Amino acid sequence: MKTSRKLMVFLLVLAVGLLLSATMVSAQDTVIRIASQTPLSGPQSILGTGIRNGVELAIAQLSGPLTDLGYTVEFVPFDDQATPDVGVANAQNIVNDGAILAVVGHLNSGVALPSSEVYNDNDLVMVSPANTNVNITDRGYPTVNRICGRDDAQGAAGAQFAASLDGVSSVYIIHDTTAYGLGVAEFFQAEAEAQGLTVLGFEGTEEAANFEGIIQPILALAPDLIYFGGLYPQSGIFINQARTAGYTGLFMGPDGFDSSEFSELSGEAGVGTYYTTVAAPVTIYPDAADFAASYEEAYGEAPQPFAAQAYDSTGIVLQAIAGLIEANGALPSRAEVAAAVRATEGYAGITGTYSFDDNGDPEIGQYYILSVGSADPGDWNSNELLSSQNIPSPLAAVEPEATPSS
Ligand code: ABU
Repeated sequence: MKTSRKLMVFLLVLAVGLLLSATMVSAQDTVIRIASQTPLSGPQSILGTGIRNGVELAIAQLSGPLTDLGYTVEFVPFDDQATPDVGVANAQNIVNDGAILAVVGHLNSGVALPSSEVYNDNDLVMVSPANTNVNITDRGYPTVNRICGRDDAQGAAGAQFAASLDGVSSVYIIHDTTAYGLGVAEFFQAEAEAQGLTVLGFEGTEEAANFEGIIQPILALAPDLIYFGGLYPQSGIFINQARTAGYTGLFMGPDGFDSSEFSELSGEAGVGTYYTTVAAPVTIYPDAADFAASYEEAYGEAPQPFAAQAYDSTGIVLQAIAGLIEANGALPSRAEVAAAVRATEGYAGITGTYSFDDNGDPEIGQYYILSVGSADPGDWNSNELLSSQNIPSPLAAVEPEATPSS
């Protein structure tokens, strides 16, 4: 009697255990996580937080098809601190979480490059809303994509614009020594020379607070325009100090200038600064009005540049995953998600229509030139749009060979 009661208790515990573990497994199998990696702390966190918010909003608004299929989509934002080592450590944690099927990020190409080595080694797809360095996609990794343009086109567009300005025949080029800043500065330099501009100097600096030692030699050379390949935490302060020190020429930079914080740091000295960008003010995109309104309602401020691109990057990933589940009736592998993202054709986002080439570049990149109109950061999205161009990616620009007719 005693023995049979023990047996019954044992069988009951076993049955409950099996039931619980079956429930846990099936619950786990219906959770899909999307990660983001951007700076959420430090001086670049304004842009990084905007990207994070764009991903969060997309998951909230665009997960319907996955929810209808019985899946729950969870968002896991990571802070890469704009630091390569931190990005790589986070990347390792991300790939160790089997429920994470995609990463949206980064802001900094210098962080995305080493982090995406980890993603690629683990078949995990990344879609970047902001990384413009050419090596992001020129490595040809099947997992690495972006929806923004590239620095070869951005740097050249900037130099062509500089050469078109009345009274500009000489330039001085500074960069921040990162993969991004150096890369875009080199493309600017090459095209500036091709356009006949005199390049009076090309130097890198990691200085973030006191540019006196750099400014005085530049004043002696008196370039018509200073180009700064870098981001606003450095360039905003540099421009403020250069103007105060007596520089009267023009300033120009790439999309690293593209944040309202630039105006905060540069003040009146920054008004009139020219910048190229791959992310126009959200007001330029006719289909982004609802996004801008939802963003302001959710986060209490206007979206920063790249937030709308983060929304579209996330939408692409969610569409790819939902399509796979609809087709196969099961949770896809990471490699399947990566292949489906790369196969994206004509995704109608709020910032454009996206198809990827074989390297993960958008077949058509969008490039804009703007000038800063006000020292008030609240006016950033009203900066004047001077021109825009759509430029095919290097692979898309190569004409397919004509098939010989018989
Ligand atoms: N393209 C703007 C963000 C800077 C970067 O790509 O590193």
